[in-house]
Amino acid sequence: MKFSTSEKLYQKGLKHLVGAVNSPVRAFSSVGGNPLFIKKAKGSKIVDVDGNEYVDLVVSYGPMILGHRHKAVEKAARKALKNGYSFGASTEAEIELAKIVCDAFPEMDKVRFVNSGTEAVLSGIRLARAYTGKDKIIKFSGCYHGHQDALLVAAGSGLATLSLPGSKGVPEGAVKNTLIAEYNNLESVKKHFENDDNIAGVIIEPIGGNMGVVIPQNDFLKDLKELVNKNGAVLIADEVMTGFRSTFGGAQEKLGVIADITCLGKVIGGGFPVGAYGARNEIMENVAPLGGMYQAGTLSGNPIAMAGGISTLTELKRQNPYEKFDKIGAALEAILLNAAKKYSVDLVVNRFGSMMNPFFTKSKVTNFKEAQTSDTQKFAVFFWEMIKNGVFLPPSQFEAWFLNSAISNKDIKIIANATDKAMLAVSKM
Ligand code: KE4
Repeated sequence: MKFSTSEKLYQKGLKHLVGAVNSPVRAFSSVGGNPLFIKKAKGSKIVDVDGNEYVDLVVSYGPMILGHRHKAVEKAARKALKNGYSFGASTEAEIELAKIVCDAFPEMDKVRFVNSGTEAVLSGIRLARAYTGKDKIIKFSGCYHGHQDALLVAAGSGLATLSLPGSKGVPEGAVKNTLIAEYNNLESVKKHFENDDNIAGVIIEPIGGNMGVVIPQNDFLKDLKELVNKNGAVLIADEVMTGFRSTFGGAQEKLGVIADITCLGKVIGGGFPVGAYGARNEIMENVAPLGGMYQAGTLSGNPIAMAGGISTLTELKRQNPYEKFDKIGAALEAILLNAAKKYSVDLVVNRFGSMMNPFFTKSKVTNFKEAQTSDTQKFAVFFWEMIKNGVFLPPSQFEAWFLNSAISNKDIKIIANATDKAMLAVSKM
């Protein structure tokens, strides 16, 4: 495989783009080497600018759940384009997507569309404060909720990838109302409530996806919801990654725990920029223009993005691919574990439906501390061997892999072959 065109574009990109990327995790910092540049994608495949084709397990970090350029989505977006791109006024499409989303999240009476997951969470946090009249927010170390000041502490995803404790430029005052707890550790939440009656909400990824995949153990989520509500606070489910990913609706419903406020993104735009936050009426009625909590956006509810979301969710509901995702996910899990065993490599695989990833450690991984016992050097070697054998992975130990409904049996064979070669390379380190 040659990467010379990516290399040329990388050098050229350095002039006007920071690190030649528009999002840090794309910089390949933790796996070494320089980022690949992508030319196109279709179905389960993605092709870089050197013409190398890969089975895509990134799928834009979640949105391309139907695979790339699904015909139903492409048709809907092209049709919407003919009517205009943006009006700064309401359209019927927003009502249509709002109904699909609220029907999928029974506890959600109303939703507000924004343009990214960060914006969805930013607004959800502000809504929790507006509804409760309190200030503090508890987040879990290793969870990532976008790049708003208040939550850029002890975060996962790109911060974990770059081993950053937080972000420069975030003043002390911006995080003074942010409290940290440990995922799967109810006591670490309880102690905050025992010492503080000014807590508006607790925000959680119902399935952790930004420290790698971390799954709530036993009744952690159920006990958390009870604890939070008993203390006059709200539970905010950040389902930007998990929404529609492993069931048609939220992970919270599959796990049997219903949050007070839900934040969404990724899949609900089908690759177009859409975020959303929603809740029952008594909470959402605090949002302007009905209530005093202000939030706005020039491109919120953009008609092309709405068409992308409507067609993606409509097709996703028609396909109902979740059993297929479970089967493929289980097969990939076995491929990884069997290869690790064959070459005596310490490996743990965490999976929730169609999101999963391996950790190069022998420890169970139920929180961020345990996730950080992974050998990121081994991951780096594994990553590049997978690339060289035709599989495109997120370039970080602390990211989830995502399945899409275009994946074929042939693709699984490619992944199996690549995994064998990559695990052998790791075993020789
Ligand atoms: P965006 O602002 O990137 O659309 O969403 C932020 C966000 C919020 N909540 C969760 C649970 C998320 O996973 C994300 C974003 N996820 C990362 C991948 N781990 C996006 C990829 C990137 O940062 O480039």
